[in-house]
Amino acid sequence: MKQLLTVAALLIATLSWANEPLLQNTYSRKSITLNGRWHYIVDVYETGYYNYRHQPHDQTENPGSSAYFLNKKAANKSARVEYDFDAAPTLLVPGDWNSQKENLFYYEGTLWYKKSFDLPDYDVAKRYYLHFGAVNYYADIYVNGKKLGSHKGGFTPFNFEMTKLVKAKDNFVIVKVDNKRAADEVPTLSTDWWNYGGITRDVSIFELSATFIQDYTLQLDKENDKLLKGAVQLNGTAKANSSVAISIPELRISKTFTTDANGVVEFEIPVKKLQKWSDKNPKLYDVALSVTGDELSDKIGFRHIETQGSDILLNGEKVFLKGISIHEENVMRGGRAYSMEDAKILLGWAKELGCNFVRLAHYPHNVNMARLADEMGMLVWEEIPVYWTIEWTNEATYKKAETQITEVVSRDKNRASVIVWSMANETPQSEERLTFLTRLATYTREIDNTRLITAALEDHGKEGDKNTMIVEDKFAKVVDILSFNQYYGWYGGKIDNIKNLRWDIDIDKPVIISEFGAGALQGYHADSLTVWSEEHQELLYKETLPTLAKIPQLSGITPWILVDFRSPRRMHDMYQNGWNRKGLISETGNKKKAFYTLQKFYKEID
Ligand code: GCB
Repeated sequence: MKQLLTVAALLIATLSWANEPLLQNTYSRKSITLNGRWHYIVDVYETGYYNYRHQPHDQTENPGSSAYFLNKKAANKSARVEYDFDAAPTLLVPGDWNSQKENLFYYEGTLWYKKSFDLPDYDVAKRYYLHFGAVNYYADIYVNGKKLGSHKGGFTPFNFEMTKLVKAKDNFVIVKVDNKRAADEVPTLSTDWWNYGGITRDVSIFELSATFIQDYTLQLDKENDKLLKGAVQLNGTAKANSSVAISIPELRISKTFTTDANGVVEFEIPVKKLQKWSDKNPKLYDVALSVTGDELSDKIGFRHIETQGSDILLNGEKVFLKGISIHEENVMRGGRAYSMEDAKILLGWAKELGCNFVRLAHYPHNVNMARLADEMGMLVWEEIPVYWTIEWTNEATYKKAETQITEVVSRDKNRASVIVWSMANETPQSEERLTFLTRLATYTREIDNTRLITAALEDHGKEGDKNTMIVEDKFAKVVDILSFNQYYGWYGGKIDNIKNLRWDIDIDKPVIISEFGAGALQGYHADSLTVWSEEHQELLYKETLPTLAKIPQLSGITPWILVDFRSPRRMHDMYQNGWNRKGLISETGNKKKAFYTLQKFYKEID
């Protein structure tokens, strides 16, 4: 159990882009929101960051007046300051910039954000944390003209303590955001999705006591379903030998435990009558944790997930994962999804489709997805953007991947719905890639051995027998679930030959088909052999579903994809217009014919 708490310590020890340990449960802690309108300045040449000798202002002793983070104001009419945040236009936070301003639609680069704030209950005895749900991709954070920290990685949370920098009134936070793509980052240069830039998720301030609950985890013991196992990590001067109270009223549990010298306590609580969380009965229990000066509440489900031979067992029973892949976009509003309302639209559609499983592709989605999935009984696959051509031999790149998995595990480890961590998607085979992914999987098991590991691999036709499909990938040995994407009938292969395919899988592990699909423009009707028509997509589903169903180890599918999504790789003027059209739902929210084909298939499985 402690493994899940080592996350914080590991972060500090191993990262050059070190963040402070993540605050657990930011969704129900009392917070001051910084969501809303932020002033912004587009900075194509990074004038606000570098001086004219190209040295970062924040690393020079006397930053010049063009250092944007100083938030300079012209003191009188003779003073020259070449920027003014308060006269600048605004963007909504959370929110990407691309979907808010026409002239930023294709923008990839640096943009500065600024917001003023007061702390009406300011108390010198309190500690103040600034938390970001996510910023894509690099973030440099400044509070009241001083650097607070930096973060890399566009889809995971981070926070910094800012106690020493803030006061009761007239504070300001400035964030330099840079979403330029780079070869050595995660993801790398080329992806099939939109590189939305900005402060894309919630920004909150937490006012905490001198000692507070930093982190906790609570789960059903892997081996014993009459035992809850947990751990709590305190932060602060009084963290050692402190009394931590935990209660689950519905189970009549009310216990106190004492922390060790490091502020950690691991504990076990026997339970008698426990309703286990499942897709059919998503039972969540109210859990309360407290120490002197801090109280938290959460809703937690308790369940087992494991594999046995080629089956996935949920609470000891075989489960078939009726899934769909999802990108984090709300097409109805435009742009990146971030809110509980957005999650309701996406998971609501998945439910209507008949799903009990979603693949959150290709990066960690916002915290509301797993929270809502917990409530709805939707099983979840989460993934990090180790996508396509990552720099396998670059140690710094590996560390970036490790940071991202660390941050998402840390955030969602108490969500019963999350059952799968996916390491990568369609990565080209080499020994270096195998070493990288194996290391990542080993690390992920070290920090969380209670969930299943996978990666979306690839299949291909057998030499001399093209109707027999195989997966030849050494990483298949490492994963718990063998997942692979297959696009027969779309990227190669004739649609009318799908029915003749068979998959020869010689490994005794559950199989998930993590992608298949075809592009179709909603409203475009033609005969079923006409590419881009709804009928063609429908035919591909009709041919593919029964063929896949014959794979003996088949334990689930997550077709590609729930909704059409923006991609700069998809520029066919007539059919795509910047959208990947493999959605079962269009960017206007209309369902295509294949939606109903898959819905029917799922209904018949029940
Ligand atoms: C894939 C990728 C996915 C793409 C999809 C496509 O195999 O994993 O990111 O969007 O194919 O539409 O080509």
